[in-house]
This record gives sequence, C-alpha cells and structure tokens, in this order.
Amino acid sequence: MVKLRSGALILGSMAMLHASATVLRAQQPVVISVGNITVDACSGRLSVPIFMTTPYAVGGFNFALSCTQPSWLYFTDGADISNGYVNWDTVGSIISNWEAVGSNVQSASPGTIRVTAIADMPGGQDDIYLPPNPGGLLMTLHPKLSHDICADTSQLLQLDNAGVADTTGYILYPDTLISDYVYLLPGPCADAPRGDANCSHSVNGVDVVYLVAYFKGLGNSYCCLCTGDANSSGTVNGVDITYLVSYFKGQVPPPLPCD
Ligand SMILES: [Ca+2]
Ligand SMILES: [Ca+2]
Repeated sequence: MVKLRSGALILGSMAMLHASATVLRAQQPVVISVGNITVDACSGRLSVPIFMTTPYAVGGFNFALSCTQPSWLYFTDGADISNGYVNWDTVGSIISNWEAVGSNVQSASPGTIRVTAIADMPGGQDDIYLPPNPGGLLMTLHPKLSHDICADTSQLLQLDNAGVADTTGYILYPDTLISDYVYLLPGPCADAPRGDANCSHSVNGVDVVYLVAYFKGLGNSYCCLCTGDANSSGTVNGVDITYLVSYFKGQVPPPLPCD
C-alpha cells in the first residue's frame, strides 16, 4: 500500500516522495525512458511513449517532461485532466489499473507537464503495484506542437525531476536514471509547400475546401502558418482562399516557397 494522502496527489506528491526519502541504496537503477515519438498530420498532436524498467516493485513515481524551448510545444493547462486523454493516457500500459494518475500543467509553463502516479490509494484496491519487470509502457503523453512550427530537429524533449517510490510510498529508489534527451521529430508540415493548408504535400482544390471548412468552424486549422498563408501576407484569412482559387485559374503566380 502506498501511504500517500490523496490530497497530495497533483501538486504535492512529488515533493512528498522526495521529502520521504528514507534512502534505500539500489543495486540497479530504475530507468525511465522515452520511446519513438509520432505526430498526427495537421493536428500537430504528438504521442510520446514513456517506458520504465525496474528491478524493484514500484508503488509510485513522478517525473516531468519538457522541451528545451518550451514554447515549441504545449499541454492543455489545468490541474488534472485524467479523462479524455487530452495530455496523456495509460491505455495498454503497465499502470492502466493504478488508482491515481495525475498531471499538472501551469499556464506559466505550458510546455512542461509534471506527472504523478500512485498504485494504491488508502482504502483502495491492494497489490496493484508494479512487480519487478524488464520494462514496459508507463503512459503516453500528448503535447501539441506549436501552431507554426514546421520542422526543427534541434529541439529536445527532456525528462527530469524523476522520483520512484517503493510499495510503501516512504522509500525512494535513489538511483533513477532517465534517458538521454530525445530529438523532436519534424512537425506535420515539414517540407510542405505554401498553400498546402492540409499538409498533404500537394496544393490543390482540397486545400481550398479545407480552409473554407476551417473558417466556418467545421474542420481543423491549417497545419502551420506558411502552408496556410498562400499569398505570403504573414496571416491566414479569406484572402488566401481567394489567392488559391485565382492560382488554380492561372490568374496569379504560384505560392512562393516556404522559408
Ligand atoms: Ca494539400
Ligand atoms: Ca495570407
């Protein structure tokens, strides 16, 4: 049983886990790492799988995920949104039956998410902690790329402030390793041409329909500023739709290359 008070879950448990560190010197580290990152076309929604390898039974953990330039990605601000998988999900993971998984994203730092997970809340189901195992998916985080980020592999995702507790919640495993930094993948509109509002990598009538639907509130937004801004004005609006239509009629030059 992890003996953490429920009220401490979201904001306080990271500190509690650290504060309760009656240190047990681990022979082998617990390893938390980032798997292969994927990105949805156009929505810019990333899937960032987080894995844990542990030689010990684990009853709780904390960690934070951020980007070296936090403005390049963001999570939905809010104290805890465990439903709806806005920021993360545990579907098919080794903690999918844990009693409490929470996250905290602050408006001042929307590019950083802090995650806390506890196997057994007081009075809850017993013995659902992680047994020693060779590794497994902890959860999948879902930040979004900032709207006008087309591609940049110089930015890094980083895990830090990790804490892993045993099944009592009072003992930390002090040797918790987190993986090396992971490069962000190119965004959904990497190498997409100007005017290609839906990032299909071709400019055609579908992009006109796409923009019209967006401005009517019926569809997704253009995937980055360059691809939506057909006339290179620096903004995306109805003029870009007109420009694309005129281009298809041969009345104006093709959209310029993206920078
Ligand atoms: Ca297109
Ligand atoms: Ca424009």
